[in-house]
Amino acid sequence: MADAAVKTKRETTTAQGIDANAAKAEQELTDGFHLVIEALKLNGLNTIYGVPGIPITDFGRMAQAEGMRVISFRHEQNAGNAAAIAGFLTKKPGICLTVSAPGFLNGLTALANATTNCFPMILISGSSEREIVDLQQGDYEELDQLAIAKPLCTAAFRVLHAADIGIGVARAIRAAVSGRPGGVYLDLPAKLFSQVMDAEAGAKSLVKVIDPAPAQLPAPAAVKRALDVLKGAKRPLIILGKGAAYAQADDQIRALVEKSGIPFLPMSMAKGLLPDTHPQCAGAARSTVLKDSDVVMLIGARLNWLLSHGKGKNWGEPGSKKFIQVDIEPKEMDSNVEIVAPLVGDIGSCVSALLEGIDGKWPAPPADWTNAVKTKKEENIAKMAPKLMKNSAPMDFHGALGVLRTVIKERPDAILVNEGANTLDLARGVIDMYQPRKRLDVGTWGIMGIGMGFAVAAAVETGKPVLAVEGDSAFGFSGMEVETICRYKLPVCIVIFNNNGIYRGTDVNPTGGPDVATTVFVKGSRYDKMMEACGGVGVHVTTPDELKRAVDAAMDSGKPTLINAVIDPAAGSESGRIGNLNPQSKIRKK
Ligand code: ADP
Ligand code: TPW
Ligand code: MG
Repeated sequence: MADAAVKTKRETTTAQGIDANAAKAEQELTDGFHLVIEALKLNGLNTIYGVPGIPITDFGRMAQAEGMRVISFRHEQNAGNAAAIAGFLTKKPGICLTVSAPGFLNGLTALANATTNCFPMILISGSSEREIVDLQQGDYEELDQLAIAKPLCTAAFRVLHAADIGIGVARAIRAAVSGRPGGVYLDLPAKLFSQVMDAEAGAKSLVKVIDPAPAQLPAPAAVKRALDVLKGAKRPLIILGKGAAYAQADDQIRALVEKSGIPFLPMSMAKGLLPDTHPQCAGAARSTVLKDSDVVMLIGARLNWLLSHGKGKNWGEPGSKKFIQVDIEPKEMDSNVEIVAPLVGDIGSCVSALLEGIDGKWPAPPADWTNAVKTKKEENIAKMAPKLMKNSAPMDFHGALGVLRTVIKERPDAILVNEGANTLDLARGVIDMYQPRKRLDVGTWGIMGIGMGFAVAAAVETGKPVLAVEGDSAFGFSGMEVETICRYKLPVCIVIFNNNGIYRGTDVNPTGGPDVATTVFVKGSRYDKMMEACGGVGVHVTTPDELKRAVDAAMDSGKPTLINAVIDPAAGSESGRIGNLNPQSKIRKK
């Protein structure tokens, strides 16, 4: 396309009788704008999520003109979240493009969150001129972006010369996807974009990254050690984390679970790697398997707060547990407790190696263990069932979630985005997932605000319908992107669990006023009207039946839809399932 444009220009100038040599010289130049675009395209990175402005407005335009998909957001944090989850879904770094200083800072939360969650993304920000920034002379949107980004990402690079763009982009790609994936910052000062160089030399300077995430094979001795520990287990458990989902080693992981016969517990975003309805899934017996297991094999899951750091009362008697850990990051081993069998390598290679040792002679786990897990699971599922059938108005969380659980059962290829407190914790437990990488949520930080960015990228990257189940507070962090969803006509159905506030809508200001309590919102807000305002479909529902009809219609039509689902404001609990993490004041004011 670029060639065609140049040719047209040459033909025109020659026709006008202008010196053909000058035209030829012009034809052979390229600049920073084009080199960055070519470098991304050469590496199969064809989508940019961002917000335009100085100095990257023309960059976005040119990228679109060169056939890239450029999705413009209303706030950089949402664009950054979109890039991050695109990285998780595709194993290629998602690209986020922002303007300098404030735009960069808005994108930085998403970059830090991507790094925390091991999602590969590259935040590309335009920046002010080095000579002015370094002397702190007050340039337009001046900020030492590289220094600020560094502690929050896996790697940070700045490119000053057009001839280095190819290598800069290559380094950014490798840093994002090799080893433990994460966020990378790429600083491109305004001047770089218009820097000109010889086109042929420019083309030669570009780098197509060969094997960006090389396989990392585990040592045979480490594999044997892990198998020995696993074989000796009386009550084994496999925990699958989002690293396992990311690795796209779905068939091997399934084979490992099924051939070993070991119960498995999926972490939130690993749900669906094997269906939650799989006979070996121990999701509904979580507390029991954590407490009573004797050997736990972690695959792409960290022993962080989400697993109570591998110790404490949730894990049963101290010393009752042996851990095997499969992870690409050697430093993850022993981070919280002793890992008796560390297996360092990429999950595909590690699981394949383990499978070689799990043959026909592999002993099935003792039946008293698998039966105990099965009994507990059936008990819990039976306890839950009537709650999910409740057809009351206003709805409680379970009544509404029972419906959404059916929706995903009927449409297992839809992608579920989920954030909130009660809306998150209860949906995670209630909504079964059937396919890998279909559940996208608040991740390691429990961060609010991922909703609309994730929904946009999920739709853009996969073309599948998206169901975003959002607390009313959670939604507010990225709610303006309903316009983006309408603008790009994305098949996204947002369901807002509207309980008038954070956790509940019933808190009162202890002083009696004039302000309302800190956790409550305007009662009866009609978020559906926000979607209507942007040309999408808004629906207001108060019963599970209405909710089911509205979601089905949205998923069938593929039209951007926002369903304002009225939830009993008294139904939620403080901080959902993690209220115990709130510090308690020891002082009681009279
Ligand atoms: P969860 O929150 O689901 O428990 P975490 O984000 O805590 O999952 O853990 C994911 C882990 O997976 C990280 O320690 C990361 O290093 C690891 N990981 C990511 N990708 C791979 C891969 N391809 N191979 C091996 N380990 C991986
Ligand atoms: C970036 C703290 C955790 S959960 C939540 C907040 C503000 C909202 C809960 O209310 P919601 O859900 O969404 O209405 P529900 O169903 O319980 O009523 N800022 C950031 N991240 C976090 N986690 C918070 C604040 C928080
Ligand atoms: Mg709420």
